[in-house]
Amino acid sequence: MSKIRRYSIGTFMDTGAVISKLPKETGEIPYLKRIQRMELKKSDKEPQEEMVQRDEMVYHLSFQDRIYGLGENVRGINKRGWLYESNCTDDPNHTESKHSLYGAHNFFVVDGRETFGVFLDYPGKLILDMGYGQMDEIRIVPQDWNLDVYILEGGSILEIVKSFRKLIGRSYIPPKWAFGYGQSRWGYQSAAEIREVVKGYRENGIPLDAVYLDIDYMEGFKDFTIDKERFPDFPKFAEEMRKEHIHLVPIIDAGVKIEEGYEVYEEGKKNGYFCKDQEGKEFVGAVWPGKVHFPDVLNKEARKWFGQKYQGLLEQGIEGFWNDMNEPAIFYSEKNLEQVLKKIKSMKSRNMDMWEVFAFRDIVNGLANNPKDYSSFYHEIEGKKICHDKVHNLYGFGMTRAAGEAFEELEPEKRILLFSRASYIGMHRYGGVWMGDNQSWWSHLLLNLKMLPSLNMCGFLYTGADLGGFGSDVTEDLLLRWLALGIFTPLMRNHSALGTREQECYRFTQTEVFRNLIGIRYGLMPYLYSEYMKAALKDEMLFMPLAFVYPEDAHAREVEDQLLVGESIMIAPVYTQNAGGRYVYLPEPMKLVRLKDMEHIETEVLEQGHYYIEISLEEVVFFIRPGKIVPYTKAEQYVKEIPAEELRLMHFEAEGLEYELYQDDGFEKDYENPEHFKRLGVK
Ligand code: MIG
Repeated sequence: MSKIRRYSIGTFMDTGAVISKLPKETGEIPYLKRIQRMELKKSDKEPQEEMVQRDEMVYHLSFQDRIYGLGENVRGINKRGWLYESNCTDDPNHTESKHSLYGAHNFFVVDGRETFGVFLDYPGKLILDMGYGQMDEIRIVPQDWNLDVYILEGGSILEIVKSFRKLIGRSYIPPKWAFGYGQSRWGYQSAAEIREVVKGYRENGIPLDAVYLDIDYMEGFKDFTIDKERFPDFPKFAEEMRKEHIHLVPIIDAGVKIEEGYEVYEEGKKNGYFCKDQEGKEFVGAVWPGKVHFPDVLNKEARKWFGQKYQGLLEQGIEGFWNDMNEPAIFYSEKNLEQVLKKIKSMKSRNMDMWEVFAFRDIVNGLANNPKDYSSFYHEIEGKKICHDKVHNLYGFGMTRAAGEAFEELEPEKRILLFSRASYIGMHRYGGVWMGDNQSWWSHLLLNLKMLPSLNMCGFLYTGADLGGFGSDVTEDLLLRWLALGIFTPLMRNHSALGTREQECYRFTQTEVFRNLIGIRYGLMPYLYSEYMKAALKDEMLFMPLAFVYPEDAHAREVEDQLLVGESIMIAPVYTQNAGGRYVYLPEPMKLVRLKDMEHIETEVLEQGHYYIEISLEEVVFFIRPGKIVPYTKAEQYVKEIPAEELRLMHFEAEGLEYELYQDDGFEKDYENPEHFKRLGVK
């Protein structure tokens, strides 16, 4: 176990990230030096430059230091060499140039000359300069100095992570069906259209457990409503789907439509549950339905109220949800829009030069997710009025917590699927995250892989990317390759944006290959589910960089495109178009496993070293570590059908092997019941 110390600076607000309240240490914070620096502040608008004093925490990096963590983010597994900003942001362009995505995950581990972990429990915007400004310096700059700093030291990276995970509490556990394959698309308009999707899968024998409902199912994009014309008799439809072993998973958005007579709006308004502006009036933003209010999910009563709203859908047969737009995303605010329209009207010139065009564009583009808007509304937290920008990164957490806490009350015996787009550490106890609006790009397949271990470090185990890519048009080979990675991610969901090429598997030519690939997910379920459950129950990582497991191996430390999945498997997916295979590094002897489906499995033992491995589009390849076992079964059409009994074992050539299998009914919560743990052995 690693030692954890807590240091408080200023007045700390309880964010809900940690579950055990450590006593506060006094004295200097180890590793991080508090310094003040004079800096030249340049501004595009003012001609004079100005010297300003910056207060920051600094760590001096040595040449060999690597930095891991920061959860959902762009760039590498090793985060060194870029400036990150914790600031939950709705940004659908996950390019290397970005500094933040949807999550704010302020935990990282430095490994090299010294090995230690840092967690900054801070709900506002935070700069985490990981050797960008200066290559040999970590620089941490919060907006203000009210935060808790946790320092973890002693032991390996994996031990530090485990200690951190104990501090923040057990990761969310979904129902077992949520490990099945799910199909989603923004634009499924009606029950009839969803029936077609299910038919497409079932008729082609491609396994399927869930279909996701995007905003199209709602009436006028109003939360907790269902459009009666396009989804007549919804409970009956949900029942019909359940008979086909399909779970419907509706989306819930953060913004509540302003509309007289709409129950959620009326109740929220009457009870003062929405975020308010400076004058105490409900803040008006706009999202899908036009103008909305944001429920104050950081306020206990409002959170409770919003959570209870999920009940209506639960009663209609729904067992899972995805929470979206909860950074919260704001298309525009009422106030800012008025100002912008005025400005545009006053722009006399009908012959704009370049500068005017730029200014015009900036005004219009600046409408969305504007920092001024985020600093113009307030939460009421334990009797105190707190400006949103101070606690911005807690909003998605609050919304998901609302649902999670409500489910504990409404369905105490049952696991409900829940994942969110925005998040903060602590939210991992209530739900998972999906990686947001990626693109149908090969580079995003690799980004998907890289985010997995970083998210696991921060407690997020139930996660996955939009397989095939959300924006842009997918190609058949990209989808196949992406699924070959998705087989291993707990959330295995194909999702795409309105207006992009349709990407349901049965729409492509090689339906048999899709059937086989997704079938492999179901065949490997005994292993994948066991590893997930053990990781959650023991506060361990499911996806590990090679650097964590083979810290002495200089090659392994630099591998950024292979991962260990649980105790037995290493994966090395193909992420290049038109490639017939890829280079793979084996840090120790391993058994290569090549599957076309669960009946055609070839294996070969390879020595430690570098290899070029051919992997065709029809195949899944992974590696088994020495002394390890992978239990598997046959492929099925849905999770419920997976047999508990007929287990087979793949293993590295050796004797006296053991494996701890985890098996339960997949929906109850008696996780620790010893009957769920079984010992499998090879003699
Ligand atoms: O800004 O509901 O990330 O998965 O399909 C778009 C429509 C709003 C963003 C989500 C995406 C979802 C989409 N939503």
